[in-house]
Amino acid sequence: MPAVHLLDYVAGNVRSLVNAIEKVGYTVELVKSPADVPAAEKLIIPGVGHFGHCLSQLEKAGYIDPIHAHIKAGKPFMGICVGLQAIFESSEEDPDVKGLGLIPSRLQKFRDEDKSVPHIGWNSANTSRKGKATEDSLYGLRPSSKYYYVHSYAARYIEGELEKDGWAVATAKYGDEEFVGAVARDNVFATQFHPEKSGEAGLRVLKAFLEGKMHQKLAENPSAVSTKEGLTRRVIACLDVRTNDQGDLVVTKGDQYDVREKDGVSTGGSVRNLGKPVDMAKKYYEQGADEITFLNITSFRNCPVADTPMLEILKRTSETVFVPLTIGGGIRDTVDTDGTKISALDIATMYFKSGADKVSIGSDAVTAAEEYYASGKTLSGSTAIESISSAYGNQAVVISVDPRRVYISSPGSTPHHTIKTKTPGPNGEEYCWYQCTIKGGREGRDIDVRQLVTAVEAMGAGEILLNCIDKDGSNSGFDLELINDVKAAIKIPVIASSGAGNPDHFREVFDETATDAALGAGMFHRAEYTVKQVKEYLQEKGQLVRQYEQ
Ligand code: 1PR
Repeated sequence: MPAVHLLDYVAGNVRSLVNAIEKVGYTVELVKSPADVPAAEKLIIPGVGHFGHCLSQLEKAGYIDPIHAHIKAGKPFMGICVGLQAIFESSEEDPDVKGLGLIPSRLQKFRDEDKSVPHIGWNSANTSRKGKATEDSLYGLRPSSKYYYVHSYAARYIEGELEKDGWAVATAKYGDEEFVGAVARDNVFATQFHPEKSGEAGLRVLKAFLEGKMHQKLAENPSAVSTKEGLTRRVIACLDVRTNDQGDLVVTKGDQYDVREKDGVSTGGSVRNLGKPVDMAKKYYEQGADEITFLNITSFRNCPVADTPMLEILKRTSETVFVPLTIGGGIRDTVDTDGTKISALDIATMYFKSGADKVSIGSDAVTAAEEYYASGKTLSGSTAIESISSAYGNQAVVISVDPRRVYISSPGSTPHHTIKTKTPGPNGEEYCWYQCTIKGGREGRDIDVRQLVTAVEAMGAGEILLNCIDKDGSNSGFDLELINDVKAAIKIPVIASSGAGNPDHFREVFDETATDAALGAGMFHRAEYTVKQVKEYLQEKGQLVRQYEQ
């Protein structure tokens, strides 16, 4: 198999890209030093984290000149995400750091007055603009396909500016901002989106680049397909994973976090077994899930961290599932079974190297937020959230929140942020606040959900996975009041979770809240509905979704 050189200079979490390249028929050689670059025929730079961090690492290690030489020699070069940003002159993110300068303009941050930032999810990379359909497919890009993006800074698209210098451009729209999704000129190709995380559409692009097929005839009639612009409704399948009483790793699902079978009298039955994690993840990928989340809900306490079965699950899943994978459970500083101290960052690193794109932190985020308030809102710099987001970027850190309603008769009876609710409590209470919990809902803490989400946003979290214990497993729809309340407090994206029982619950949460994504578990595991049915239903109701491509 022909080899592709990958310059993984920053974080070392390129497993999914390696898997994707192998999937389309190439092998990967990792570039270990600048001396390896001249031997590269095809060179790919995946980018993670900050523009400044990425470019200064390249500079410090002596890669800038060999990269320029590679490009000048006319050999294929591809930049992905920050790898695309690297070919620009500079970025507002780190104004003093110089990019490779192939494109003489500066990247800018998305405006966040009317939308979440980072821009996370599936969007277009369309070469047809202003009704001018093109028959040419740039590296296999299709106007109807959607690609996975995750970034806060982007190159604004100004019509004609790049084209006058010979660049072919594919664009996307986020709110009213049009930005560069991909650019190509001669031997250089760069994508702001992640082809390795963009399902079959992304694999097609990667393959076209590796085969040197810059121009192909479009496989679809551009005027006959839907090219509606903007971020699609993101539908996520979540798998709670734990060992059952026989010691097997199973996907399970609780009601209000109780995962044991009920015999009608007591709830102390065996752990519900709904299937095998890797098989189920693949099934949901093929049904069109936009992301897969694994939550390790027992954290496998008695096993050495390096042998955590979740690592194997991620490795196997990332070989066949080319959408973002999130892993949660047990991400905190810990002591290994042999007494060695192991940091949350070390654990996250193992997960990233095994194929995860994001880690999700639950209990530890609550403790960190409590300390943040106790210290008068000072950032310690040493929390798991801060250390992982500074190493891998904010987008890699999701905070999983497990709140529970506490009903009260008047807002003055608690110092916490309250809401007036349309579903009164057991004694007719018209107000409630959302108490954060730790240890899978077992322990309530004196911190409300607004305090938690604003604190973790300040620490550098990139996204909130917003569960609700009262709604979990209820099939009664999402807690819209909770979601609206959290959305009003923060700018980072929110994933609505808990309570989905049918496709209309997804429609409702997207119509009636500003949520950025919605997650379901039980209704998919029990095969009551498929992810595909949910997406078809959303589309019928006029919502923009990504279709699974073969
Ligand atoms: O605290 O960092 O070790 O993380 C533990 C993680 O495990 C947290 O994300 C926590 O939410 C999760 N967790 C712990 N115990 C349980 C349990 O069920 N006993 N699962 C649990 C929570 C995840 C939800 C669920 C939705 C949708 N379940 O996201 O998937 O409620 O369910 P539905 O669609 O069926 O209603 P740490």
